[in-house]
Amino acid sequence: MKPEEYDVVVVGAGFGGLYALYRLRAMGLTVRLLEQAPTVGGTWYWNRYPGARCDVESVDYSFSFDDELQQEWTWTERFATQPEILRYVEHVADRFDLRRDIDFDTRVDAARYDDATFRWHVGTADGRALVARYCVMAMGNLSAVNLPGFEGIEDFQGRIVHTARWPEEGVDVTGMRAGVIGTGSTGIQLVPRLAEQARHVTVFQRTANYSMPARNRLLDEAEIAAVKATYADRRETSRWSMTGLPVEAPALSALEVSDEERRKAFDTGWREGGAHAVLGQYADMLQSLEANAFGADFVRERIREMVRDPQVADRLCPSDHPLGAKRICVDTDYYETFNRDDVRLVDVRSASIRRFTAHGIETADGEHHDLDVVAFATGFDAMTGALLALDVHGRGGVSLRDAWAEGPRTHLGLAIAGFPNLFVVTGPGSPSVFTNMVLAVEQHGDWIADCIAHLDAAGLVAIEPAVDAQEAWVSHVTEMAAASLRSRGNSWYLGVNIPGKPRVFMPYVGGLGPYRAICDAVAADGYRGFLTSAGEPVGMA
Ligand code: N01
Repeated sequence: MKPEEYDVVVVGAGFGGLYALYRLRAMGLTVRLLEQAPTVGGTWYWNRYPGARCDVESVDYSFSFDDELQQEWTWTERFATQPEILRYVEHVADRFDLRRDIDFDTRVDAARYDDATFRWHVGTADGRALVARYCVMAMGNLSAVNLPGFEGIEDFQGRIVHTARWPEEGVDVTGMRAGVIGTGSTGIQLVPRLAEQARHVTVFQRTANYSMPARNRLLDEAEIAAVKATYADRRETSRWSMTGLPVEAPALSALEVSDEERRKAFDTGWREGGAHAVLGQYADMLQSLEANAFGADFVRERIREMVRDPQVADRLCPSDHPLGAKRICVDTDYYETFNRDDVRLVDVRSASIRRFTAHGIETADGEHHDLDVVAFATGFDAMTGALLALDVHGRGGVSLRDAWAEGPRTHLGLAIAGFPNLFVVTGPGSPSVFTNMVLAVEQHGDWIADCIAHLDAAGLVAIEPAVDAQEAWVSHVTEMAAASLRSRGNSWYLGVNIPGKPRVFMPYVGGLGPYRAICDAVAADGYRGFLTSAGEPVGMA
């Protein structure tokens, strides 16, 4: 069968893939987007667990590329729920007629570069073959599910469900004893909602996390009108900020102010809520352990105020990593939920999960926890898992799994030496997860589109990073991480959550605005650090 031919194959119909499709198609290119889910949404399709919502404010966590779109869509809550975000993404897909170029229920399983023809050959699980000049991998940073294999799991007679594969029809836990493994952002959102429904909830915590109150609320008309009236400025500030949000980075050090003043600032942040409630108050919260400790102490004090049983409060207080070294969580009633008689916190750091039994979980101290349903809120093989799940082969047949055996190496988090014409949206080495992802994917979509336009205009057929430029970028990412307290936790940023994964700090801590300036300068300088080819195989001329 003759393969289907396109200018570009895009993989993944989340925010990143949809924007890439929109931009590339507008340039007159033929684009096919392949998506394994039955609809658009990416992470917002898969993560349907009760309590799932975004912890970036909804008016900012939305596309900025089209003013009519942002004027006509009205968010209802400060932090949007998963169903509302999914409706939004579906609206975007329909509004820009994107679905006609998308194949749903189509899982890509291989991509191989042909050096002779400068083409990617993309294979799907259902046997389709596509050929494209360019591949854009937009599979998300947090999409490859981490399902730890506990002993005896197959003996469990109850139900097991991963939060990122929550069934569309929901899971009715009424009258049941539910267990939750994991207390990251997901577990912390899930636990209060499960507790409202289940007969009993047991929370298995390995690492206590810092969680900020969401202070979620309905948005009122005046507030929405004010945002819409100033959207252009709001977006421009966001694009050049560190976080992709319309906030200026604080200039003051936490060490320069009095105890009283610092306390007042943290109190104000805590009252306002959100991920930056404490970390966002001072410039050096992620640079200075001393500054950070002020914030961490403040959060621990709040936990002790909210949780009545001092022993439970103690266990909920993070003690083994600085504030922000693991992703800050944002919750609604998480800590208060442990004041309920029907919710129990089990510390699996001191007594780990030994095995599943037919009727529950046994911990290393010999205790048996009777359970009817267990929710795995155990996260993801982050940043690289989705891409490495594919069988990707670049120039000379080199496999990406081999190229990244010691950890991912990219130039700018966008492209990989030895893998010409393959672009990664928010890949390892880009600011991605430390920023507002929607603006991050727009920046990548724009850069990739401009790069392809440049190549086409110049009659060039292939592009890939030079090895020395890539190595310099990897070193820069590593140096920036080493100077930040973000690298001081056993987090998925470092791949520590996946057994055997190389410990490499993957995201770029340099901030969206500065990173954008770097990417723009590379492009303006004729794609400095990249090798291009007018017809000879790249790297072999
Ligand atoms: O996953 P996680 P997540 N035995 O990896 C525990 C984004 N997100 O799905 O910390 C026992 O953070 C693990 O313990 P430990 C956000 O970027 C955003 O919660 O490794 N426990 C940890 O507690 C977030 O960071 C939003 O010791 C085990 C938990 O499982 C990212 O997604 C909402 C275990 C996993 O936490 C991932 O969050 C949700 C084991 N064998 C998610 N294995 C919003 O925007 C793992 N754990 C609001």
